[in-house]
Amino acid sequence: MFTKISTVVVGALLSVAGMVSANGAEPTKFTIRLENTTKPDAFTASNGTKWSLAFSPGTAVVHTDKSVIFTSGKKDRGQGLEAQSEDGDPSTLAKSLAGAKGVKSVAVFNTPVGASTPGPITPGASYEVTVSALPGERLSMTLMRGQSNDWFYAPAEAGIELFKAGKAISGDITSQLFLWDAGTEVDQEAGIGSEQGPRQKAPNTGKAETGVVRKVQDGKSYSKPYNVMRITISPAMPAM
Ligand SMILES: [Ca+2]
Ligand SMILES: [Ca+2]
Repeated sequence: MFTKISTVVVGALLSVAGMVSANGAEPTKFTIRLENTTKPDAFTASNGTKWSLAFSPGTAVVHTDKSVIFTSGKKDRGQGLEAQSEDGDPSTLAKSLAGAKGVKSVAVFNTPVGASTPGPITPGASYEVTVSALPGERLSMTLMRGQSNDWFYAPAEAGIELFKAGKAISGDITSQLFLWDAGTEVDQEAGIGSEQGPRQKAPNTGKAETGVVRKVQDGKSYSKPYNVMRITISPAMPAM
C-alpha cells in the first residue's frame, strides 16, 4: 500500500516538472537515434553487382529560422552541403552553420554506436546524437546517402517542429525525412558509379552538375527513407 502511494506522488512531481520545462524555463534534451535498417548486399545493379547501402556522418541542427541549410529549387549555397552530400563529410557545413543567423546549435554525429572511430553506418548500425531545445525551435539533420554522387537525407527546409502545443515530440520521425539531390554532381547508377563515395579516387571528384537542390524522384523503393532507415527521438524526463 505504502509503495503504491509513493509511486503516485512521484508521478505527480514529474508532471509538474514537465510543465515547467514546456513553458520554456529549461531546454529539453532530446536523444536522436538514426538506424540503418537495410541488409548487406540487399541491392543489385544493372550489371549484376550486389551492393549495400550505408549512410554517412552528418549534422543535427537546432534552429529558429526556417531555411538555414538549403532552399528547395535553389542552388546549393556553397556552405558545405556539397561535401556533406558528395563525400559524407559534414565538417564544413557544421562550421558554416555554427553561429549563423537563426541557428541555435550544431552537433556532428560521426561515430557509430559501439564503435571507437568515426565512419559510416553500415546495415544494422546506428548513430546517436543529443540536442537541447526550447519550445518553438526546430530540428534539421543532414547525412549522405552512400552509393550516390550527391544525395543527402534531410527534413523539409523548415525543419521538424520539436514541440507540439508546447509538448516535446517523441517517437518515430522517419517519415519527416526526404532524400534530396544537392544538384552539385551529375548522378550515376547507384552502387556502381565510378565517381560515387566508395569508388571515387578523391573527395569532390565527379562531373559538376550546376543544378538546384531538389527531392530525388527516381521511383526506387530504397529512395524512400522509411524503407532504409529508422529515426527516433526521445525527450529526456526533466531532472528531479
Ligand atoms: Ca546530382
Ligand atoms: Ca563524387
